[in-house]
Amino acid sequence: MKRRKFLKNASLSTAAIAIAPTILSCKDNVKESDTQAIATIDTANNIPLVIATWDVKEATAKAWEVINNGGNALDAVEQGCMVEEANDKGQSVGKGGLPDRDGNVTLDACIMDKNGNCGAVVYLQNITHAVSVARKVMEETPHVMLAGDGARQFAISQGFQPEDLLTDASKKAWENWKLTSEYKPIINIENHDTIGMLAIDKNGDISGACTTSGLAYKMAGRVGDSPIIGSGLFIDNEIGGCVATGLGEEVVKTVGSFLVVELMRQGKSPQEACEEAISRIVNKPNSDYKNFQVGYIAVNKKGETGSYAIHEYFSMTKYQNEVNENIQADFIIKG
Ligand code: SD4
Repeated sequence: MKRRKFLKNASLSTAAIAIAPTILSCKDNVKESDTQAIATIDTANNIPLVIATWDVKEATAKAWEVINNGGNALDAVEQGCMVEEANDKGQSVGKGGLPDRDGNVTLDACIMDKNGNCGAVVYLQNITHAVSVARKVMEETPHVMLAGDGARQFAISQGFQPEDLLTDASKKAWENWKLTSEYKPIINIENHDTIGMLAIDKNGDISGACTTSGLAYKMAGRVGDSPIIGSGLFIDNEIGGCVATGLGEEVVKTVGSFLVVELMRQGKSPQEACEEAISRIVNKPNSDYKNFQVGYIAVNKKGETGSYAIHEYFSMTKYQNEVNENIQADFIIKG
């Protein structure tokens, strides 16, 4: 277990007091920067909060309701993501998601809690609430990830009902796509995409989740970043959390969400950390970044948030201090 030192001059909020026993029980071997955030939690202004990728106010409202009713961040992010999974008008998550090139809707999702526990499903078919199956993997199995038919069978054994996820609208879109079969990432698809959500509850604890149908018309069997812990999502309850959207291959290659959290550990703000992680992608030799989108949102232990993308029109929804708002993210390609 990593060791943390308790800061002497802290004026502790409720949230910091709640986590103090863990910290007090392990005192040595600590870098000062690792502990800054813990000491300055400001429950009055910043916490609790919920943030999510894209304009998903109904989803953040659900997560906020869970937290407001005394629920924890893990329940909040699961239930928040479920709102979009059930929304069959959204063509990038859950029911109604655009299929792969063979016409099959396949879902990827993961979830991570305050203790660093995590669960994921990849290439899951016929089950709307992939995020909840991911949570069951985390809580009911000794594993982190289940794939394909194994994931589906596990879901059914846990009481999930199999159903057809391909809606008429998504089937029609796929049939139109087949006329040309042009395969390229679609930037900012319908301004609403993979949903990634991070929450801090009233105890100051952080959890996150991510759920998607992945890239539209992907190769059969393709899995992106969204269910990969460290790429699509990463949480460290002592530092913060990050979640990604966009072209998963590029996020995986830079282990994006883990990178953002590690940059925050080194002292960067969530905004600075997201910007640095995007720069890593853009500055790679021969990066084709003009033709794809990646966006990150992040939160630190103080409840400060950041968001950044390669292209314009990425956004973050934030529910904090009773305000549920969609905020356009800054981006690197200007002019
Ligand atoms: C993936 N990151 O499967 C997901 C999809 C996504 O914008 O977020 N698209 O690569």
